[in-house]
Amino acid sequence: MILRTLVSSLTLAVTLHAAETSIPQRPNIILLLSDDQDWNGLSVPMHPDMPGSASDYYETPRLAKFATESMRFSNGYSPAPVCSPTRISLQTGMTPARLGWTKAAPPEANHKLIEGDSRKAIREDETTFAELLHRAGYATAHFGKWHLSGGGPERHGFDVSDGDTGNRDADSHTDPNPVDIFGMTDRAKVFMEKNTQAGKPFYLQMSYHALHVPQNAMKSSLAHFQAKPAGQLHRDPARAAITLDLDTGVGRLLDAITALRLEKTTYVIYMADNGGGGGGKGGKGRTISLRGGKGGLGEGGIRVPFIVRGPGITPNSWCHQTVSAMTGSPPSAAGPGSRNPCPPTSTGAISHRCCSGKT
Ligand SMILES: [Ca+2]
Repeated sequence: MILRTLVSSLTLAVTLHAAETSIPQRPNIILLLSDDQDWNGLSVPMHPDMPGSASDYYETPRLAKFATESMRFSNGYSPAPVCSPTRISLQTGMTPARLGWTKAAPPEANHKLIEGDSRKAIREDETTFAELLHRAGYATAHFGKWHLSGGGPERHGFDVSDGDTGNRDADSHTDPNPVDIFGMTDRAKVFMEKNTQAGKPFYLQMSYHALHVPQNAMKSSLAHFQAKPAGQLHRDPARAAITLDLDTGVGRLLDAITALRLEKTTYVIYMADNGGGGGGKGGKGRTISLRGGKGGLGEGGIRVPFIVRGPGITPNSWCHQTVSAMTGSPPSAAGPGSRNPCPPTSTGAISHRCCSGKT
């Protein structure tokens, strides 16, 4: 079966609307990656005919507005149901299975079965999209959770970053900067302003720690949800609070894009690294509407919010084709129709050739 990718979807969308919209040759790309977020973890639906595809308790007003300005992919999937395999797929465009990295790093111990080998660090010889974009003249930044070891983002194509970060780096950030959401935003704004003034296109990856460490959420957010009646789908006030804080941070970033007048030259992709819950099941305060959860290959573990805004993409539109994030942001970062190729061994390149009838 031909894998339909975000690349082809974006290309299709742009092709359909190219006549009426000016597509920049070297658009900016911003990837907003949340952590452990349910497919229905936003207050805006991920499917137009499924009320259960939006939370009945969480509040994400900025992402709801963003969704109406964007194309929503109702069948958007993360490459893996846990952090690190998804993240290396995003960097390299290859599947976790091909990479030999299917578990979070470092591998967990004391399992009853003998585990297969799984990588612990991104290799030096791996070609990342950040490296390709850097070679193509892009400024590149990675803020937040890296979780791929290997020396950190700056050893793998990023000009600036928060270093070789992991889950531990979220713990110390509490109100008024819960899990560094707003600190990351401030650094991103500086990066965008600097490169906009220099006339340089950029790739910015915001790998939010949220929704990890929900107990670090803003006290005001927590109080709001403690006073709110529980929903049928979600009912954990701390998780709702950190979700709202994340939404606030995303809103500030979107405001910065507007203030810099970058909306017509910038693609913004929002997705999660895997579903919510834990142990492949539903999690605390969560009544699953999809089977399973984080850590399992049921829909609840890998089907995630997936929203894309940018030039050539019809506002408030839907794509119901199955798309995977492993082929998502970086190839499109080169620009739909661009001659700047993704790595020839990447799943994105292979899929794109299939979809283009070239294979
Ligand atoms: Ca995760």
